Amino acid sequence: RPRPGLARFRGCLAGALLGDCLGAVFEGRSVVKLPELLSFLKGLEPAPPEEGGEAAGSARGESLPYTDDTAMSRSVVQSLLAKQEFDEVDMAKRFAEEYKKEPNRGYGMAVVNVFKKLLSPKCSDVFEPARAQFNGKGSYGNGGAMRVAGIPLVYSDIQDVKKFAKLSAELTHANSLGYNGAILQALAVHLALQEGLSRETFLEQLISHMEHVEADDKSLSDARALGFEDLPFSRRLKKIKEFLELSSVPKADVLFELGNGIAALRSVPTAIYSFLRCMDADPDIPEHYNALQRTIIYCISLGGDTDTIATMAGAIAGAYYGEEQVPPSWEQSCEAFQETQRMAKSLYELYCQRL
Ligand code: F2R
Ligand code: MG
Ligand code: MG
Ligand code: MG
Repeated sequence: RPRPGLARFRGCLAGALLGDCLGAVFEGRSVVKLPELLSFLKGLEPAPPEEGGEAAGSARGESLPYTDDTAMSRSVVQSLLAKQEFDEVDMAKRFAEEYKKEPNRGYGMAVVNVFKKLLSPKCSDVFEPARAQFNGKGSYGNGGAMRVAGIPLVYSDIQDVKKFAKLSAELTHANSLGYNGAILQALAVHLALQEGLSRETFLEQLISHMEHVEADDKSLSDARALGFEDLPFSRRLKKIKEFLELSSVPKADVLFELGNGIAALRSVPTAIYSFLRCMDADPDIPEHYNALQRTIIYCISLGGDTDTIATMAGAIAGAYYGEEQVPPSWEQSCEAFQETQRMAKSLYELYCQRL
């Protein structure tokens, strides 16, 4: 199999950054009207050159700030680059120190307790604070999934992708409905990096991996304890397959079946569906937007946890289409985009070195 090129690594991190920064403008709104979203995006494009003047840059003076999604993704990447492999103690320390430095990035309500415990010198097991969350049930939020893209950008072996996606998520999310969402998102990025995978093969592979991932005792008991059917992620992937067989699916059906919420189960499948659906043109989205842009626009138009769904779908789409589909005006509107490009190059070098 040919190794993925640098363009896919840059596309992945840039897509994730775009999804977070653009999505954050709309996070938490139950309804996002498409005309409002499109008009906001138009404002990011360079103004037409003035008569006799220089070509203008991005219309916006200051950049769009990233949120916890990117702050934590950067810690994952920086830890992997510093240690050249997954190191739970180093990664946990970076999460906590980053939170301490910039606590107002929009973190989840409960996860901040994990950071506070990790910062205590008394903490000797970095997985323990996450296990204590929600009376010992652990968090099922999407925080493990939203930040996981760095793992498949370092590890090419699919068993390593699963193992380290899970461990990286377990630093904050001990409920299997949280960390299995991170495994699913990591697998999606891993598959998107591969050359020329069809929509059907992509989905079939995700289903077969997740049916295995979700079959262990803890996954079964966590799902049952929350009143879900067995193999909840796999079931939603099968629903995605049904949706993709239809020429269009009403937004209300997508929200009912897949969701737009803060739980991994109500957001990771939605991001994957958005990526796959937006491989084709959408009658509601102007044709001059490319597939990566369409993916991000579609995710945000669903409302709810827009930064996180768009960052996950953006990472997958960016890995699949590569940086050619990342519009410079959008990228340059985001905080820290140049550093993101440098990190992508370093990850690419580490990935190749490890092959
Ligand atoms: N926090 C947000 N957005 C809300 C508002 C931010 C905005 N700036 C504003 O102020 O308007 N976004 C970020 O949080 C999500 C990721 O959260 P994470 O890291 O998973 O955190 P946490 O706290 O572990 O879980 C999130 C919530 O899920 C519920 N929950 C999780 N497990 C639960 C359980 N076992 N039982 C009951 N509830 C559980 C809780 O409500 C948690 O607080 C991303 O959207 C990111 O962008
Ligand atoms: Mg966020
Ligand atoms: Mg180690
Ligand atoms: Mg969010």
